[in-house]
Amino acid sequence: MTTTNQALKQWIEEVTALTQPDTVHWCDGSDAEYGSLIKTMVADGTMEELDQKKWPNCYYHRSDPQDVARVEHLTFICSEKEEDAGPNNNWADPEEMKDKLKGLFDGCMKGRTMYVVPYCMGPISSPHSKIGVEVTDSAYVAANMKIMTRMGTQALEKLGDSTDFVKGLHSIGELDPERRYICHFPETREIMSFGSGYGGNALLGKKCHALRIASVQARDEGWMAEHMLILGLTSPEGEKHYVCAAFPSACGKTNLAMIIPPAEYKGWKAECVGDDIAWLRYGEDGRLWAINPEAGFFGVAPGTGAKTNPGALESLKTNSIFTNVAVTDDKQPWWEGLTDEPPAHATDWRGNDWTPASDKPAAHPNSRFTAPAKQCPIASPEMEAAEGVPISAFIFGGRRATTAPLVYQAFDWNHGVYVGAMAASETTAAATGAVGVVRRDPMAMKPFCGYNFGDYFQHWIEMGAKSDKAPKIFHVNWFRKGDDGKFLWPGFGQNMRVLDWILKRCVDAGDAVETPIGYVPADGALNLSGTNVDADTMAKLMDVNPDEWKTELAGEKEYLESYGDDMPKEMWDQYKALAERLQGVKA
Ligand code: GTP
Ligand code: SPV
Ligand code: MN
Repeated sequence: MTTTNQALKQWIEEVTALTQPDTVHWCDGSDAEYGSLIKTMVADGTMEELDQKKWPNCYYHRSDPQDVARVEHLTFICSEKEEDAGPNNNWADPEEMKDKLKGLFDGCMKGRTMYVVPYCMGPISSPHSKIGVEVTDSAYVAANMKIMTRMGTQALEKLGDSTDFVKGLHSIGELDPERRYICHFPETREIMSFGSGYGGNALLGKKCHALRIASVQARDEGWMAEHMLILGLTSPEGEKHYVCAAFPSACGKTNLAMIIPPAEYKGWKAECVGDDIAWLRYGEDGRLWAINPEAGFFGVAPGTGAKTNPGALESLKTNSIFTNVAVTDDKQPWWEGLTDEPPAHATDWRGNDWTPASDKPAAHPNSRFTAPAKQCPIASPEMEAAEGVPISAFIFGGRRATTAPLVYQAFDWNHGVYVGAMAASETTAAATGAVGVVRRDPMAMKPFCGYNFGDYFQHWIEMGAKSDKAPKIFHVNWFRKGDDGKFLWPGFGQNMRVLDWILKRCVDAGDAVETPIGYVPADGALNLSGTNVDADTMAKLMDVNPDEWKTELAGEKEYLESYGDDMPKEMWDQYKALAERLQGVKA
């Protein structure tokens, strides 16, 4: 396999000269190629074969224990000007960073195979899809890219002789956390990632391309690249809506994207278009249309079980890769929450003996499954639609034990942008560092926006001004806790009740009352029949606590100030209006 594309050929020659691999393999994306990649990895111990009867074509990978999550402190946006990266990103001078990286990449693939992985983000047929080429010395990365993207010949053919592709250079290096950098060069649409083989650090089509580089391209070209799931919902009457939801990493996107409505919602149909990333642009009808740039799920394993997410479970039964979960003695993958009864014995994610008496989890909290999206039992046929699907609502959210009520609706677009921009969430195991610390995570994009958040909020404001058919905006919080430290809301399938109210609001139905922070469901407007959520719990879930919001408001002000002149005036207007409305709240 090779190409007539001169720009691509020349770049591959350059990186080959730099990294000096023993062999160069151009990935064609075929099943046969996937099979031989797996075979090589099983032979060298990179992959372990799982029980092929129960788990056909499924394999297991244990990554280096120091390489199990995204590394935000080692992720850089190397824009020409520092202010373009903004306070939300680590910045480094592009020339200096490239010099440093060239030192690391110099000869790093000696004795290794270099895989050239052409991929397409978005349906092959879509004019809105984008091509990238990842060069990597990891067969594990190449195999994952086959599941996660439209990879190989089809991508090369779509590229043709065009120079419009993202160049991603990746090497696992020595997996040394001290020699690890995930770098983005937004102006030249390049990515250079060294020293990690895991997830968003290494599968460059995902967060590096489809969010960090694409967000910059989207701003330049008038569209949006967002950390959002895409879900279709059809009522028994046949009315169909699509919603997008932006929740931070490990805060429920994959789960909501595959929601199974509860018994009270008989006749409703949920369809999954995407579980992590949405690219959105206006259609000729003035509505915002979304495509899912990905072709697979790289989902959080722990907590994924028959009761919480049967759709995900069905998706990952075959043709999937499991990373850092546990393995049972009869070679089945296992993680906390997969079954009610844990296995009596397993090998944990570090390769150690594990029993239910162990004081450590068997699976790493950020262990993942890589599964083809089309295997999802509720996969929408629109996953392949060139123009995507029209979006009725944007839902922002986070993981917050306090402050944020179960659901509220923004008064209008700019208020909604403010609500999204001020979203805060407890950190999770999806990135290295402390877990459970509340931080601002605007639009769930804190780790993923390739430019200054001030400019990003401005772009959002401008996108809303383009059409009077822009989506309605909501905020949800499935994670509010009671005094006993337990979640107040049952979550998962029961989230359908909140979606139901949201959809009603999209067609100007659904009773609401105005509060200082937005519209909330009027008494009885949220269908709770069949749940054990009583009036007292509901009051706690919906409470807008004056003390908490005073603290919140102070935090929001501080955040806005930290962006100086880059923060749009509209955001300050929203802050002032909120502060004024909250004045009226009785303490
Ligand atoms: P990324 O892939 O990192 O972007 O994560 P995600 O946003 O797709 O999160 P995911 O759906 O995988 O959920 C992460 C964790 O949150 C899992 O352990 C879930 O079981 C849990 N979770 C998801 N939805 C809910 C919910 O409604 N309530 C509660 N309590 N937990 C939930
Ligand atoms: C996330 O952290 O939001 C993920 C996993 O979806 S990763 O691909 O590692 O970014
Ligand atoms: Mn994600």
